[in-house]
Formats: sequence, C-alpha cells, structure tokens
Amino acid sequence: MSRTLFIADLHLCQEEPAITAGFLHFLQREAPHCDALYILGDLFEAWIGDDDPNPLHQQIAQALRALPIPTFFIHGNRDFLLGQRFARASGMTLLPEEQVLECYGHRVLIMHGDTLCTDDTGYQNFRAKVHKRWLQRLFLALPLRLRQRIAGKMRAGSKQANQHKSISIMDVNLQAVESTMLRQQVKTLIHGHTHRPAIHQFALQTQPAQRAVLGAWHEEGSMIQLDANGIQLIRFPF
Ligand code: LP5
Ligand code: MN
Repeated sequence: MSRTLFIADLHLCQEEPAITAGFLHFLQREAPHCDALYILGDLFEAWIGDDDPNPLHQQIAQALRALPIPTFFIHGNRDFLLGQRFARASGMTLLPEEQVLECYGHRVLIMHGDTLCTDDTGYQNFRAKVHKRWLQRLFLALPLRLRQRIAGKMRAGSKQANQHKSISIMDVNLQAVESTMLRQQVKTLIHGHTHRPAIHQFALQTQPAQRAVLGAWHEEGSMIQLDANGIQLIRFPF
C-alpha cells in the first residue's frame, strides 16, 4: 500500500555510531518502500555549516542520495544552518518551517515543533537571535574551529539552562498548537522536538483533531507512517 514516512530528532553525530547505523539500515530497508520521506529536523546533533568536512556528513549525504524516493527536510533547532549545498549533495528538498501536505486524502501540517514551545521564553529569545540572517552569515564566515567552539558553548549553555526548566515549559503550548492548526486549516499535525512520542486526540473547535509527536532516536528508531487509513506511530530497533 502507498505510504509516506516521517522521522525527526536523530541527532546524528560521530560519537553515536549505533544511531547512524540504525539510520543507514532504515534508509536501505524501510525508506525505499514508501512514496516519500520527510525529515522534520534535528537530523544532526549540531550543524555549523555545509562546509564542515565531517566525514559523517558525506556518508549520510550519499545514503540519502541513493534513495529512489523524494526526500524532504525541515530544519530543527540543532541543524537550522543546513543549507542548499548539503541539500543538493543529499538530494533533499528543503521545506519552510511549516508545510501542509495533501496525501492519500489527508491534509497534514508538518513542522519541527520548537516554535510551538512558546512558554519557553528563554529558548524563543535565543531562537529569534540565531535566526537573524545577518548573524547567520557572520557566523558562517568564521573559521570552522571558532564555529565549533561557539556551537560547543551553545550546547553547554542549553544543557545548563534545561536543568532549571520544568517539563511543562519545555513542552508545546496547547494554544500555540490550536492557533497554528486553525491558521493552516488542518486537523492533523505531525512534529518532533519534544522527544515525547504520542498521538494526542483532541477537539479543535468541536472537530476531532490529532497531534502526532515523533520520538527521538536514542535506543531505537521512531517514525510516523501516513497512508489512506491515517497515521501510525511506530518504534523499531536499530
Ligand atoms: O537543544 P537542546 O535539546 O539542548 O535544547 C533545545 C533548546 N536549545 C537550543 C540550543 C541548541 O542546543 C544549540 C545548537 C547549536 C547549533 C549550531 C550552532 C549554530 C550557531 C548559529 C549562530 C547564528 O536550541 C533549549 C530548549 C529545549 O530545546 C526544549 O525546547 O529549552 O533552549 C535553550 O536552552 C535556550 C536557553 O534558554 C538559552 C540558550 C543559551 C545559549 C548559550 C549561548 C552561549 C553562546 C556563546 C557564544 C560565544
Ligand atoms: Mn529539536
């Protein structure tokens, strides 16, 4: 049967070879048998520019490019600097931060999910800054070693800040979810970022609606499958 797959939050890096192996296995075994693959951000642990010579990036680009199906990418909060050069090398099409799909009779909104965490004002302030084009251009013009150091500082600062944030602050804000879904005129939303895999059913202005949250790839893989029957959240071993 025709189906489309969605994944997010793999956080690929050289320090976690089992996750990379799991992803390569998924690309060889699972992805070729679907109509399209959508990667909803945080494919990589941190992205400091398409010119980073990290061999992992070449390996992933090659594996993605070998796929016989169209692949799409929405930026996450770790890899928002992933650009056209890597997109071309991997054969992925870059999508805007919110995208509506019409698939198998379903209208579905896809996004990373970080923009829905509006209670996390510390993060939203940080995001607004690092999403400024001029600051990104400045950062990308710095020597790689300096970019690595800054990214390391940001990751450390983020880990530190998260220790003092409550679980609920780091989850999506339900008003933000509802207003986004109403604005995009969808009853189904798929996102990642929060690492809290679930399919939440709720009423959106009295109509049944659902929000599907992808799991992060830590010990196992997580994907959402969309077909004519609707969505399914699936876990699988690496
Ligand atoms: O990522 P995670 O899971 O730890 O937490 C996220 C939010 N944090 C982030 C920050 C990223 O982890 C940093 C990624 C670096 C990418 C490459 C560098 C590109 C640089 C581009 C410059 C133009 O996204 C976290 C959320 C959490 O999700 C849950 O939603 O809470 O948000 C924060 O932690 C933000 C903090 O509140 C403030 C961030 C402190 C950053 C310290 C900056 C130090 C900079 C030093 C520079 C010289
Ligand atoms: Mn994220």
